[in-house]
Amino acid sequence: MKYRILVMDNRAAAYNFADIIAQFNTGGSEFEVKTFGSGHINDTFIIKSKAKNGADFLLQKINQFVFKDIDSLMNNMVYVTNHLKQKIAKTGNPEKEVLTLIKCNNGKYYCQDAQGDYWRMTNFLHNTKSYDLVTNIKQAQQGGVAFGRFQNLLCDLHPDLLESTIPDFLNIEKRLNDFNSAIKNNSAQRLSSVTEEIEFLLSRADSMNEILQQGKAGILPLRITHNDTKFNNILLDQADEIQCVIDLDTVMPGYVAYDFGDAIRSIINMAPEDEKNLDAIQLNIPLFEAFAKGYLSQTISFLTEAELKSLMMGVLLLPYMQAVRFLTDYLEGDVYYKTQFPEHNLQRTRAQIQLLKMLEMSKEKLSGIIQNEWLNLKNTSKTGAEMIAG
Ligand code: ADP
Ligand code: GN1
Ligand code: MG
Repeated sequence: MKYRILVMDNRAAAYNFADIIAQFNTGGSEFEVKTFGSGHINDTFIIKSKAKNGADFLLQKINQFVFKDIDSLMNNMVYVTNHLKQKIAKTGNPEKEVLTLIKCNNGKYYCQDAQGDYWRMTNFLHNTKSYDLVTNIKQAQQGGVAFGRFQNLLCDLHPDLLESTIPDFLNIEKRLNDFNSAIKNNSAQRLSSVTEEIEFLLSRADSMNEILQQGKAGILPLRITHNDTKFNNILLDQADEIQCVIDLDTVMPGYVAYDFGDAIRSIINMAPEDEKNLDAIQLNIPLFEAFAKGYLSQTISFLTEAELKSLMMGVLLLPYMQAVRFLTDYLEGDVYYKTQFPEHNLQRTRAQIQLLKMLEMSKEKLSGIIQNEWLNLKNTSKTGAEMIAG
């Protein structure tokens, strides 16, 4: 079949899309290709059909620098999406609520192009939107429902069933080791400009490994978690109701507090992740409350007391770890995250540090909100007889 591809922007012009798309079972042959989304890792394109009623797709070049074992990564994704679809089929619409991978002619769900790049494709979910920033309470609450429900739907799977797609991804000891090596090597010659940030981050290093220690001690159970719960990794429908959790590359064994804390980075803060004006970084407590309520409504049935207590640790740890990761990348010359200008990773680091400072100041208040939401839900879920018995 001859493919006719219309390329709509410069980034898309770098690839031979006729050859790439021909490897997937799309059922079409005429498409328009456009760069899409604002993720920091993969290259994402929307593939719009030019045929009447033809299906549209989302095509991604998987970042090989970040993901070293593409086969395991895609096996995880197939496993997780199948499991979610089976469960959601009982109550909802799995085609809309779970990503659908498109098979390639080679029988797998990914393929390689002539340049050696790896590609995968999913159905494009229409009438949905992902937001880099939360704009209202409903979105925050739906974010909580989305990631809580995601953990709930996967909590019956043994963590060993999935590979760690990036070993030690959210292991703070490992991240600090990498940070210390980056400081020592100073490969991009940027050390002298960031001494203040380094000092701040190292001063908190010892207090940030509680989740890891409790995990190692068996106090916190290892579960299957999403591990990249930025707000733009969910798709909301036109009414701001959750439709689908996306960006499944890092779904692997983890602790629930990682997902809670990582989501809060983008939920509680109405300024962008790379905000330059640090005064603009303010905590929006009602959004935190709404997220916590949504999250706990979906997880109360399985969370342990220790996990509940760990959520606040995650709220501090994840912005901290993110600052460590951004600064490590800055010191190494911006080799990991996509950047738009030379100081981008430093600006991101400073914004995360500022967010962490604000969170530290409100620690008691935020812990209290989590506790209250938990108690409210416990009370409302009690039967009449239980209430009388206390
Ligand atoms: P990255 O790993 O680079 O963040 P994502 O998988 O998050 O890549 O995708 C990037 C963006 O593409 C998302 O933020 C979302 O806006 C959009 N997106 C991803 N999958 C779909 C889909 N199936 N349908 C519609 N939009 C999608
Ligand atoms: C990356 O892919 P994206 O943009 O959703 C990163 C996350 C970071 C995030 C910071 C695989 O997420 O860990 O929290 O940037 N993903 C990977 O914005 O490293
Ligand atoms: Mg993403």
